[in-house]
Amino acid sequence: MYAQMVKSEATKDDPAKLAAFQVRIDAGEKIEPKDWMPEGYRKTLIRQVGQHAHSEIVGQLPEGNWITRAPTLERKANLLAKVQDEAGHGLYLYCAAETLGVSRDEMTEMLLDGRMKYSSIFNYPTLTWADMGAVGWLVDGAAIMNQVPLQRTSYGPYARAMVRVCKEESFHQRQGFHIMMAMVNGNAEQKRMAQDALNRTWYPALMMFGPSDKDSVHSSQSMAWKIKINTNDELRQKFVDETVPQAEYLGLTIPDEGLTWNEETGHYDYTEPDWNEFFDVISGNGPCNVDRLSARQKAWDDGAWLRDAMTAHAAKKATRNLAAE
Ligand code: BYC
Repeated sequence: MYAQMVKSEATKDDPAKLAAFQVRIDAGEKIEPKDWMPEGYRKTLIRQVGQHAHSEIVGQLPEGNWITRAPTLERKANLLAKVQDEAGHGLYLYCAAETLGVSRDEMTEMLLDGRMKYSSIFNYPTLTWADMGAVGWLVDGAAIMNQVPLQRTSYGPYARAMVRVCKEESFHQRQGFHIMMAMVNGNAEQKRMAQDALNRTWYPALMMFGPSDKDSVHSSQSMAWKIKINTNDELRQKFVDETVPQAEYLGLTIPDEGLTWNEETGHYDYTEPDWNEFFDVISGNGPCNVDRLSARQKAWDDGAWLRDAMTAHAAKKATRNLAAE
């Protein structure tokens, strides 16, 4: 439905302007907020950047769950810093989306009433401390794989936000891997917990890259506009290829009996995720969708007094300024 909407919006644009826009994209120019852009380009960016921002904010919840139960002061400080970074990423991304003419409040309302999504991964629970390792290692690892190319995305504010986000994600990934290292070098029970966390996180992490290319609705237009730089399957393959040796280093087993090195392609062959589960999760039926959205709804409701106070203060200030002119 969204693809149809984008298409019909696109047909409303002046063909000469559309062609000139495509020339700029093909030449690798950055598009800035005040530049002319096709309505479909603007809407696609609001969808993707907004969804990305929501993911950062909702993504704080599964890890926030473990801050008070981190096993040492150092682990607690690291996790706290990581979760705070995610809030910062959400803010840069909301700001980038706001340059496209949508307010943060509107995006939040769209998240809460189901018109906007957030990453499927955050609809899974974090059951043990080892999940903090697996999330940092795999979820932030997948995020980096997806976001490094987005530093070259065609929309300037989004590309620039990605530069800082990627730097911080590298720290996040390392702190996760460090936790996994400690667990696998611990006692038998700790190693079992690390393997269990990998078993539960592997496929949800592969799903983060989106549906397989044949089912990706937006990829071809988004790639033509350089909003996306790679297809979902390209990035998923790259992630598998880079992560398998890391799991071997940890002495852990990727939960995929079909995983084999393919000499001919120079890549690992792997078993696809269960796509029915993916579509179920993004339709609101994952294990934690209700909890995640109710936490966001509560934060929104609890913050109403502050939004009202800020609006009243801004109105007062504007009136005062007018009177002083
Ligand atoms: N989850 O046509 P497709 C993080 C939807 S935050 C949910 O391939 P597209 C972190 C898609 O929206 C990580 N929905 O879509 C934070 C579309 O539905 P609609 C977040 C998904 O946009 C805190 C439909 O499926 N990263 O790392 O071309 C702590 C068809 O898909 C998902 C970003 O957001 C999904 N996984 O490609 C730790 C990166 N996948 O909208 C870590 C930026 C697909 O038509 N986003 N859908 O209703 C992207 O690169 C792209 O949007 C995607 C999907 C690759 C995710």
